[in-house]
Amino acid sequence: MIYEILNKIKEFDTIIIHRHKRPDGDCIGSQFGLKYFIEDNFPEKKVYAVGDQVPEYLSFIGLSDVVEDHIYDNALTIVVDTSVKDRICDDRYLNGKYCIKIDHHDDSDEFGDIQYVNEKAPACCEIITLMFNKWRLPICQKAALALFTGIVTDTGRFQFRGVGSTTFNAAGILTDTGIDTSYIYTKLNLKDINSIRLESYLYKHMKITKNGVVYMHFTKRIMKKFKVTQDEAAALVSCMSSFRHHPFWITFVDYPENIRVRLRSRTIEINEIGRKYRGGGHLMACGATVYNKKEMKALLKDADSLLERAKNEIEGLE
Ligand SMILES: [Mn+2]
Repeated sequence: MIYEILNKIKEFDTIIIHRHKRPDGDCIGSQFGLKYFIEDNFPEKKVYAVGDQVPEYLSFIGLSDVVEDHIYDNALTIVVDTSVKDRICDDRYLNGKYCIKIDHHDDSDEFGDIQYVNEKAPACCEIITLMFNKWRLPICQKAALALFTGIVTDTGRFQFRGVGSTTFNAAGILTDTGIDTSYIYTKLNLKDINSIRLESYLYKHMKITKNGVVYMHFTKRIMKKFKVTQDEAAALVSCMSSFRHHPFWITFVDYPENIRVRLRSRTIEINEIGRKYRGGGHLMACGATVYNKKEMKALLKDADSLLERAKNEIEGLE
């Protein structure tokens, strides 16, 4: 299948790469890694990376291109790091002549003429790196920098389950290009002072359910007070990842039309709850959407009983 993808890239003069909404490091890395790689190996082609604004902490990788509608007429579209159709940013991916999906999530929607999905890969950037490597085409430093960033962010700095020789091999291929990985970490580690203040508020005000699910609700009022965006608030979910005896934690973030939920766990599979509440994702990191406090309570009740069951089943769960 990867050679079919290469043939399609060779066939089209215009390639437009799409990503998911609310982009993270892996989807920006995949998108720009692909863009820079194609531009470097096929300089005659026009390659665009579309989507809403790239978050500031990832803007060192690249900024979105603005693409007029007519450019889609004879274009190949590639959608990266996105499992379901309604998460794709910019519906015009449908307007191209041919569409390729490259992804690593389960719970997938069918879309695209070619679907290249590996649920075992901890990052979409890993899939793309190994694909480039099999094509035996050079990976330029700009592409390597983007792809390495995606692997680093989606694996929690190589700490998540699923990281093994395949991931290290992909990372090795990228570092062999001579990129400055310490520059990447420096960029990724920068924090905004408002977020740090909100983080300290979180440690003070987070709540814990009967069986130990830690959660925080970032209301409109709190986000306004700390001058942070919804994305910045939601990113603080990772601050709750290391509390002993609390292997399951959740953030709720108010949006004008709903409350978005991030569910995370160290040891137990929690994505059944994400799916029950209009979401999904990975087994131990997924999202959901609720519409009011009542539903939020119901979700927390489900989360609490899931953790209770897990504690009974798994001895020494920390
Ligand atoms: Mn990803």
